[in-house]
Amino acid sequence: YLRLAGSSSLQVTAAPPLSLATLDYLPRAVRRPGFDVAALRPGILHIGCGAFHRAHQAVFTQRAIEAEAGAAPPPWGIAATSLQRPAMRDALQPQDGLYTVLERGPDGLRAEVVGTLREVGFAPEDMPALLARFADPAIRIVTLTVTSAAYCLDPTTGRLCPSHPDVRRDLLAASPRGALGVLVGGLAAARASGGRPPVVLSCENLPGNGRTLRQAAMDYAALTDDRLASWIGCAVQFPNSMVDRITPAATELDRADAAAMLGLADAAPIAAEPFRQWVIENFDGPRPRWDAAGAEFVPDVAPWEASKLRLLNGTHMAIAYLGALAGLRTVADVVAEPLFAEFALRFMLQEQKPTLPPSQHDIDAYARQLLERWRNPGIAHELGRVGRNGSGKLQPRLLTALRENLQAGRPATCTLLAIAAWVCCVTRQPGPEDAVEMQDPMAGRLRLLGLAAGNDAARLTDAVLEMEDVFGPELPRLGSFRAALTAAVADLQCRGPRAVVAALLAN
Ligand code: CS2
Repeated sequence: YLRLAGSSSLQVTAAPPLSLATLDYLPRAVRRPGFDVAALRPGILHIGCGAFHRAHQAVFTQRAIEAEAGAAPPPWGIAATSLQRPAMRDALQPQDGLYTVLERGPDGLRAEVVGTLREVGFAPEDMPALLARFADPAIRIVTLTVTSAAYCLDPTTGRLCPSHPDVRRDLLAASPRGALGVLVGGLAAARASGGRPPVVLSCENLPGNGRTLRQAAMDYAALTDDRLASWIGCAVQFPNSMVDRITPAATELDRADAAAMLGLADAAPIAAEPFRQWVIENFDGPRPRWDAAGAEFVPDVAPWEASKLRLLNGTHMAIAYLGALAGLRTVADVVAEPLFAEFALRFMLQEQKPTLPPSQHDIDAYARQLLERWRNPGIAHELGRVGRNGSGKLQPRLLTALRENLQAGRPATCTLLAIAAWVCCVTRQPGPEDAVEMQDPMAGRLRLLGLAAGNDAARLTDAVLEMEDVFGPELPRLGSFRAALTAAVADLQCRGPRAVVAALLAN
């Protein structure tokens, strides 16, 4: 195809772009929206338009709209906005919000074009309109995938950290940039309008994500307006939810596969595993037929959330740090080694499982299914991505369960090794041969500690345990924990992860 680019140059492009105009030309093998996309009106405002949102809530919503097929689609389109970068708006606006989800399973590749994103914006450039949107009676639900780091929490209290730089910046700025500033600013607009506020549905991997966000929003509002804070607490629903679908960052291969399957160019395809799960706490008010799309509405999300966070996300972290030290690159690379797969299973069943709340769930089957999902050869889930921001993720995914196990006198050697692997990974100086870089807001501090301690495991462990904003006040004071962690760090430094894991499994 030839396309005119600018006024004077001719550009050769491989295929015309995906858009409403080309939607009818998709091959039959590609699944397309089963409704009139152009007629779909937004009823959901989404904040944080990343890969996970597009592979998860946007797909559930597509199925939900299809389940209600009528003359016109029900008004559950999504108006999505990115807080940090305009890249998604720039890629998706020319495509009328359409993009491809490539489902990569052990049995091959399937492609689906998703049509639920009816608007894609970039918050810093649309701010007054974005905040006003919270007061738009058509918007019934606000969803968020902004990462737990954007909640600006104090890890020891789980509440807003008022001295967090993003909070301070937004309080002084004419218009907010962070998720909490946008949320509270938008809720203030909803309150001023006198109408019924939207339901706020957090889709973050956090324990009690709705409850936590509600408290953070109230704490944030109370910094300037007590009445707004209590109105948020009384008038706005924040249901908890558990979300799950493994979604790696998009790659060139995804773009090439999408183009080959669609015969059209898609600037923003994403790949994901076939599995997807969404468990949502019941709430009042209208909603898409997410239940018809496979989501579950339940009175209490806690049992699902605990097993997902502790087994899936907790083990992901253990795999990421041990695998990175072993020179591996992806989750699938790590669990392809029987040693690490056995370690993961033992960690889940012997250490994380005993800390889960009582439920009817078959945890052994869940753990085995997780191993299968991680083995999926089509999903190149980078260890650097899974392990990033570990300083904030350790507490809910590993440390809470560890404290419970230590207090109950239950085994915790796998957890200690996972934490020791984190210590070794994030305090080492990055070298040119490292396959993985672990980004972390505390990376600078951690590397300095590593530099000062050299190969002295006790000095290193003591220095890291000083970080109360990671470990809290209580755990480092447990003598048995400090000694065991020091031993595990020393062992990893001397023998490397494979020998240490082999010795652990032999016991
Ligand atoms: C991962 C999650 O990066 C991480 O922290 O553990 O993104 C994980 O892949 C998802 O929660 C799966 O639903």
